[in-house]
Amino acid sequence: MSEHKTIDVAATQMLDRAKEIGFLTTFDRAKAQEPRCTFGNTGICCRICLQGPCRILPKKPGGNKGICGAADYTIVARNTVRYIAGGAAAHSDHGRHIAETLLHVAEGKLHDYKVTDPDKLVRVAKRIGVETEGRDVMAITKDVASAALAEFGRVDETQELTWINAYTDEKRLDLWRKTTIMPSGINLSLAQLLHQTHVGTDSDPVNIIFGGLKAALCDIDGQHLATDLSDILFGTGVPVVTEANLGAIKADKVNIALHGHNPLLSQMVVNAAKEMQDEAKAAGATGINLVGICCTGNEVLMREGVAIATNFATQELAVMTGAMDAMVVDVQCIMPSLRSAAECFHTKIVTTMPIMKIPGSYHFAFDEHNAINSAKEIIRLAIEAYKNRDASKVSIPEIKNTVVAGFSLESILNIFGKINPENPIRVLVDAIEAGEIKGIASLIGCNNLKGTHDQNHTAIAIELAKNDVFLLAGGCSAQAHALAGMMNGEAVKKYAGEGLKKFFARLNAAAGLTTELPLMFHTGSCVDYSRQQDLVNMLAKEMGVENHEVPYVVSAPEAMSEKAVAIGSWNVAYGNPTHVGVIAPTVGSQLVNDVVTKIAEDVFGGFFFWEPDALKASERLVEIIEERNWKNAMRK
Ligand code: XCC
Repeated sequence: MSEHKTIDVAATQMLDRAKEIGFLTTFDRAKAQEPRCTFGNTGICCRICLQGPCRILPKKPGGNKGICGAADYTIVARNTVRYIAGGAAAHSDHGRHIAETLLHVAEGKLHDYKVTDPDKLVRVAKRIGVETEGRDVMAITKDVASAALAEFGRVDETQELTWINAYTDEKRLDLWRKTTIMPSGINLSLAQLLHQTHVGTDSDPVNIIFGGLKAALCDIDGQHLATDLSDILFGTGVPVVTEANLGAIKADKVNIALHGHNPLLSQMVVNAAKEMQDEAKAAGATGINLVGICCTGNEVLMREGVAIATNFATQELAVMTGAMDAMVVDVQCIMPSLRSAAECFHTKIVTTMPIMKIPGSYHFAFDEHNAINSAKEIIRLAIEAYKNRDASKVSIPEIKNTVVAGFSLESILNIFGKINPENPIRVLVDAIEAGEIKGIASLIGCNNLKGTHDQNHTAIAIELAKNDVFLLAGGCSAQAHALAGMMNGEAVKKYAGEGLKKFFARLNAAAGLTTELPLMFHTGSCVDYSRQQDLVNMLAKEMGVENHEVPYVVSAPEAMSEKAVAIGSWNVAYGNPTHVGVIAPTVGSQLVNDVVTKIAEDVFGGFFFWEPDALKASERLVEIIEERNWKNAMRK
């Protein structure tokens, strides 16, 4: 009965195939976890010390608190912010790795990387206060990379993080200072949060949540610098046309999936593959075919037009095609089960980072000092694996859809600038003020098998588009839309409301692209969500309102990872209403749940809401946008 597991037709076919060969996928494992433990599900299971696990058992004498006396609100708050710490650590460590690489480029230690976008380098340098006048590119690069690295180790609490300071307006920064959530150093804030939530330290849920928000601001800081420096190293995305879904895997080619998050290796594999087509041909294939999964896939999609194979929940199914020769993985969101999936076929799972290994899979220690050669060796592993491919086991669903992606903030503004060269952002403001579009929504986040794979992603996008909401998308959410054939001009005709259609007609007429613009603008990986926030910051300024008054909402219908909790939390701190389509493990404490869903709005203007029903969630999102528009009109 795979039809209820996913709405994706290709994935459904592959799930049937998994069943035939007796491979239990993540969908089977999700089912095996039912029914969930209510304590864990609502956040009232405490595993912070070795006396536990403690649960809240209100009916038992002494059971309404943990052994140490921690109440439900302390336990729920601690559990929640520890998710944020995990997420912020992952995003910012990704950023640190890119910053370190950029510094080594500036120091002449790395020869396979270079500054690909010097204009962006100068823009970033100016923003963060690095002198550019009369200086050569490498000197500026060194200062920018050093400024990024300084974000991590800073321990002087009188100083503040450079990136969020440079990109956020003064009023919001002041609010963060007043609420004591302004961080000074990333490592410091994350260490402090783990300390704060240690047994017997903080039991005040509001103070704990504010500690969590401080870590969440480290998350956006690390994300922002990761995006900026990746654009500097590899180029800033421009619109590209490519395809998505398992049909992008080619039977006659050596197929390599790039999976994970970090572009440092995947970009090198893209570069190396261009030179190695003949080696693949010598092995009997017609060439090398690269496809992407999760956010590494989004990185190389944005910059190189690499096709999307699939997203998080269905990663094992790319192996089920029998034509995946190698899956090259770096960090985050890589299922350990890939190895067992690969064992049913000839597929090589290649782990590449020192902190990410899978027992029994092949580990190739990626060396940035020898990046292109490392990438070539990995491709050769795939070519060798291809020789062992069993043609009788190949079954690729003939399903793929056209995708138009590559919407960095620069490329979005470039399109708007074709209508209003003096003030590109005005184009969006005019459309909102004229009522042509109601506002903007960011569709973000993961897959979560507590619901049907990709169903709510697409349902919410369709509802919002029908209501004339201009859509941005990233991460696995963007991939859901791409897989479903919604990230192209046809989808505008099919799903957009009349106002949104008119807006697109004007944009298409001006943009001068060889393709029509898609229903949602794909801004890249999850680490790239600062692109969305920068746009919102610009909108606020142009509209003459504060961040939390912009008709903008965020929706993560299938949030899953710790990173998603961190992202949601900084969105709230920025003033953004943030929908999450799974019931969060905060509901075990009425107090904590009220703080994040209600009180947060009084303090920051942003708040969370949990709504698993796509239609109800969409209605609420549209209502919020309309209410903000109404209030803005009243203020005039
Ligand atoms: Fe979530 Fe980021 Fe992972 Fe996909 S890949 S499952 S964190 S949406 Ni970024």
